[in-house]
Amino acid sequence: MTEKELKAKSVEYRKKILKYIYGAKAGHTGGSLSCIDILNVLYNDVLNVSPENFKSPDRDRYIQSKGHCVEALFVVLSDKGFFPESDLESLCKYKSHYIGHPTKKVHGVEQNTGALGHGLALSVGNAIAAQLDDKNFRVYTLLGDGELPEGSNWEAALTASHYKLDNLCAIIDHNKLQISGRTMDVCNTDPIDQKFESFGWAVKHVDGHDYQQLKDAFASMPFEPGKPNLIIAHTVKGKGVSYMEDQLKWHHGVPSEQEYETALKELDAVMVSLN
Ligand SMILES: Cc1ncc(C[n+]2csc(CCOP(=O)(O)OP(=O)(O)O)c2C)c(N)n1
Repeated sequence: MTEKELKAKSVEYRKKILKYIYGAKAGHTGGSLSCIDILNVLYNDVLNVSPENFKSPDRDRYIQSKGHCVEALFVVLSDKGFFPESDLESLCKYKSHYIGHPTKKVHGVEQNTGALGHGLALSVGNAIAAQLDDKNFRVYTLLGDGELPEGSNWEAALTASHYKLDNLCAIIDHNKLQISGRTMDVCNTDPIDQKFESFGWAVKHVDGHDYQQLKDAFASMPFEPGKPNLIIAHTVKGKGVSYMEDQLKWHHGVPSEQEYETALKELDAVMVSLN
């Protein structure tokens, strides 16, 4: 996709994230808006995954470790044709499979996540499986920066370099906020790059809202042969809606009718500016 097409997609995705969170009266708004450009580039430019090949052992794997931001994932999966968008009208409703975290009951979801700290370990397992089976697929996982202190991540990081998993790419949505405050105040993991490098990973920093930087980083995999890849994507929580940006209260939060209208107006203005 061209830069302009990706930009337009992201506006569309942001509007849908807000629409379904507003409709469900629940959801993780800020973190879905911070990671949506990353998912956009992954699903529209990088991943060899589609409804047609989803059962193929050769498909790429995407595991969303920060599962609470499922609205971003659902909106992209429906756009890629895994299920009709109208299914999302049941988001968080009684008996719906479209619950507040990813479940494999939804077509296109690779792994159940939501209890933080599991996606990287699951991805390491998948990347080892690719090696053992002589397969060329790649494994991508999206982590939150607030999720990083979970101890399982560091066991998985060690294992990934031990097995030289250069077919694995972890992306950290580094929006610097988590559920209860600034990530660095709740549990500081800085310097993330040096920590992962010391664990044997190759690391790149990108602006997580810059499509070209994201594309270039993914295209340059493996960053160093034999090393697992880490992309630290610098993002803004609530990106795209002025009053939500970098605001803790929008970790989860449902806009009022007026707030919802304001957000749509801002996003529509961006869309107009693209034409
Ligand atoms: C094991 C576990 N502990 C606690 C939670 C509750 N929880 C949900 S979201 C969240 C904060 C996550 O922060 P971050 O990873 O930075 O996500 P983002 O800011 O990108 O939304 C926490 C602690 C959880 N889902 N799983």
